[in-house]
Amino acid sequence: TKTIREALEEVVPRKQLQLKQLKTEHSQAVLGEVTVENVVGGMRGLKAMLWEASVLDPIEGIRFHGLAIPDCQKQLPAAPGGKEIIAESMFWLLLTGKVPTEAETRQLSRELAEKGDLPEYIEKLIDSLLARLPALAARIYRNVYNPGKPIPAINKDLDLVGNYVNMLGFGDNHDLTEYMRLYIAIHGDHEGGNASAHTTHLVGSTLADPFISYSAALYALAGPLHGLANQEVLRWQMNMQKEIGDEITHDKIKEFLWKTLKSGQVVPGYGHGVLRNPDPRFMALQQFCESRPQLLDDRVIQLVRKTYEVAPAVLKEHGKTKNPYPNVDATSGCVLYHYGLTQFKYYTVIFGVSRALGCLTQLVWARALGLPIERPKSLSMDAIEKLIKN
Ligand code: NMX
Ligand code: MLT
Repeated sequence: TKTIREALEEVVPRKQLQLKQLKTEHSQAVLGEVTVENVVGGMRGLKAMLWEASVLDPIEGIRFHGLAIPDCQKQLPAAPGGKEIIAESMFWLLLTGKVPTEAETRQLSRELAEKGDLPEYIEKLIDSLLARLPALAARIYRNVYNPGKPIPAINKDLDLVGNYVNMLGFGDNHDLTEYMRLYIAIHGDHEGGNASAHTTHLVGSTLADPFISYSAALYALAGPLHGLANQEVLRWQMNMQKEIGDEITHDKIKEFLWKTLKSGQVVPGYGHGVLRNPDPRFMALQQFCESRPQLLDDRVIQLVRKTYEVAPAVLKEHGKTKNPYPNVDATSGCVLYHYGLTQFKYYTVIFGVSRALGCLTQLVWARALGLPIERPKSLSMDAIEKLIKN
């Protein structure tokens, strides 16, 4: 059984060689054109960033080193007694490109659990961010929402998310634990261009330490077009429920959707910067609900499902968004709410715990490959016009 360090020691020299070859043999190869639309449109579609752990296909969705979410669900080890993917097996895959064995996964769980207690001095946090993030996030939850309630000690035989849910105070809820395992694993990386990943990469490229680099990413997550959307969706669905009453019909949902759009707001949980199909992460979380009758009886979860049945057609008719389908945030919060984790403001924190997997993976690669400080060329509108004329 390998440790994650030993697994990395095998992979790093290979990747270093790959980068060297790319630089020496193909440095002038053209990957695409830069259009004015790319520059004035938030760099959408521009192939301009190196990111090892995952690549997003507009139609198929995210692939982690080539594995789609259903492949990961089949191949990545779960927690003892659980069925869903866990953060450790996903982190191993993201970092090394290999599917870990059951024994390797358990060993990583133990290693993280052993480093997971909160330190006396905050500087120590920097040494082991990923392992300590759940304890930190759980302490914030307890301090804000249940002050004075004791936090259970880390169980060294439990996985990262199992311990996290325990420390949040929901450890006796096996279904919520499984949901959180799945959610945190599949939400762990979404290639490099999303706002939080890109922020980590940019700040990290100045050689700022991982704690500072990832803290910066959390500020990017705080925006409603990115990580805050998982709160916004639930608030919006609940307003819809209040407005349409007990009888949920497609027509009433359509009316509510149009009201939202006509007021100039976006429909939260729908659309995407790259995807052009329903998000496979949304589908995986829907499947989780479908396998549990108790969840199917929940009115908010029913509303999410029914909204999905009509929203794409409404958004197509509205005619603005390039992607009328749901993203992961269309459903993630409603399941947390069902299981009693009802504090919306905390949902983005969970996203933050999850995304550390991918962002910190890339920081490891940025250091292992010696990637340079990020510094794209910017242009003014006058400069663009001058370039077009020449
Ligand atoms: N509802 C209404 N209009 C929309 C939506 C939507 N869900 N999505 C995009 N549009 C509009 C968008 O505002 C823009 O309008 P305008 O031309 O007036 O500026 C137009 O459609 C074209 O936008 P796109 O190129 O399709 O989308 P873009 O790449 O700019 O933005 C999002 C992507 C995700 C920011 C956008 O779809 C959105 O605001 N969605 C709702 C918020 C959300 O769910 N965010 C979570 C994303 C996932 N995550 O975890 O981060
Ligand atoms: C994400 O998971 O970061 C979102 O889907 C946003 C993105 O990929 O652009």
